[in-house]
Amino acid sequence: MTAARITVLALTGALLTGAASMHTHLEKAEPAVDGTVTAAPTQVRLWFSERPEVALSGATVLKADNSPVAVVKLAATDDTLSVGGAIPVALAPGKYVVAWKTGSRDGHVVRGRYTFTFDPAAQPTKP
Ligand SMILES: [Cu+2]
Repeated sequence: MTAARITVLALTGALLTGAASMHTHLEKAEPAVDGTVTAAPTQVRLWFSERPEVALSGATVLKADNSPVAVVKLAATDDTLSVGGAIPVALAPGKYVVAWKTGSRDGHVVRGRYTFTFDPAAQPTKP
């Protein structure tokens, strides 16, 4: 690999990093990112690094094999950095994925996903 090619790759990486940092990102979630809950969660709540665009926000709960379980309508909450909504079905114990989307200030849609586990037999974890 030539020095010029390495420079181009480094610049591309810097540009991508810069673009990503201008967008909102997930700060915190309930159920928690990679967390384990012992009671069936009845809602999803997401906290972002900047005020989420409610109209562009939504979430889907999926099983670990990516089959959809429930669509969660996200609405504004008492915290302007957070959106939340009810999970409209009773979740069985298992491992789940929350696939979310929201809008950044510049209007671009940002998507992400995280997993959580519902295990009634798990030892309670300290926050
Ligand atoms: Cu953008």
